[in-house]
Amino acid sequence: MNFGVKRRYCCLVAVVSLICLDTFLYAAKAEISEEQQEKNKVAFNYEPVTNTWDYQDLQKKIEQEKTRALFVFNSSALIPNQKVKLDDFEPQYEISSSYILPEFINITDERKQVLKPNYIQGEINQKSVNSSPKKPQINTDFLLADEPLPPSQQGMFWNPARPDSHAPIAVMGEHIHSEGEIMVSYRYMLMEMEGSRVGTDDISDEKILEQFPVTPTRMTMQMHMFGMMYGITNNLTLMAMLPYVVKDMDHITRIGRGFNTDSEGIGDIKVTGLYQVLNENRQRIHFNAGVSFPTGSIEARDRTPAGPDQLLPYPMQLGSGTLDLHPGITYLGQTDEWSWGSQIIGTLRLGTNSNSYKFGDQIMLTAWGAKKWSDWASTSLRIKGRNWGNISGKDSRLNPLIVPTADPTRRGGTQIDIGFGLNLFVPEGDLRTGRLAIEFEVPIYRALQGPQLETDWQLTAGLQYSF
Ligand SMILES: [Cu+2]
Repeated sequence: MNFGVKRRYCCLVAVVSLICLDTFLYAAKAEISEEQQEKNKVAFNYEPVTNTWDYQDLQKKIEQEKTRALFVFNSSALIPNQKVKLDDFEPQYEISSSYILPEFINITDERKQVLKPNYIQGEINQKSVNSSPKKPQINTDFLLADEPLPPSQQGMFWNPARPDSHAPIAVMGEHIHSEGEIMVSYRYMLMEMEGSRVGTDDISDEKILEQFPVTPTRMTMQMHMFGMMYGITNNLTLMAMLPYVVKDMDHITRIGRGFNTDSEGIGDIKVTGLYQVLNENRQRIHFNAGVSFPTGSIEARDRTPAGPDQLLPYPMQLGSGTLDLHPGITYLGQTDEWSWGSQIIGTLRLGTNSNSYKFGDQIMLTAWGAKKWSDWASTSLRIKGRNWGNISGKDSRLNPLIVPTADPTRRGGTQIDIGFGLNLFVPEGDLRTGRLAIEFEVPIYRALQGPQLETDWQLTAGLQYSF
């Protein structure tokens, strides 16, 4: 027997031994003692995840734990110096995971929250059934609205961690949050109105002054909107909006004298419940159920030619004075590079306000498409149609013959706008989940019960941050 044959023989014996040993270990592990489990637990010496919502860190930790767990099992025999990824090593997988799971879940309450046992269970389930024809049962409950989907779920569910996973910034209540997640936001809105219109035709100030002693010539409306969203459950999000409104209107009188009025203050606070009814095939649908409270003043006053402290006409008031309902439906969809959505929201005024009138009801329908250019930037194109009614009733202190803005029958209208938007999203780093977005809207159709000031453009910029 020469040396070559001997070597081959030795190799064969070694391989067979390894196979036997592997089989033996596999069987042994299946009945691993509690004592051993305890020992393994100690050996992990797991460090707490410091950044609570850092999914990628978490993912890494889990991988490390799996590797280490496997290493503990194998350290005495097979591959003492080699790190084996659990996924590459099927036989050990389920055993390892079966004791990793309680370890992960039970360490501390805090960690329990961080790791969301559902997630781990879900991940394990999915991987271990990969080889069988059974459809994986995936649990998406752990997902945060601004957290990336795990690789196994990408392409199956609507992904929240994208610049275009939020609609163009002027759209509100178009996304929901996961349980326990909070988002704070600030929006700045600037609307410019210049010149008046009757129906779809422009009307000059001179023409209006033939009929009224005073006419508005220009108005700007600014709004600082502070928002907060909170995920009560994974399907129910509560949203609260506090607007601070600043209005400014220029007028001209029949004798050629100009004057300006201002009003500013808190507008109507709005609370909306968002209830998701569908989340599959990368599409989502939720209902919007909003209520706004008459916190905005309907007693705004300023100096006019009639005196130093005059009640301002309807469009200069800061709130509706009525409890208003805002029911709606929102639909969202996405592919890897594109996303789209639409929303319909109504505004229904309940009752009559303390000054004996109510603003007209409104219906708003919008639809948008967005292109994701990178992990952090997307642009959007949007169309928005609105129809709103006249005021019913009237504030008897306002004389509708003096100025068109004091006439409750010259307030209704229909308008269609096109919006151009840019969304920026911070996918990683200290400011992760931060968003900065801007949208510019211009009208393509305006039909107004007039004479009424026409909106020329609207700019909305916003910051959002969730944690
Ligand atoms: Cu939000």
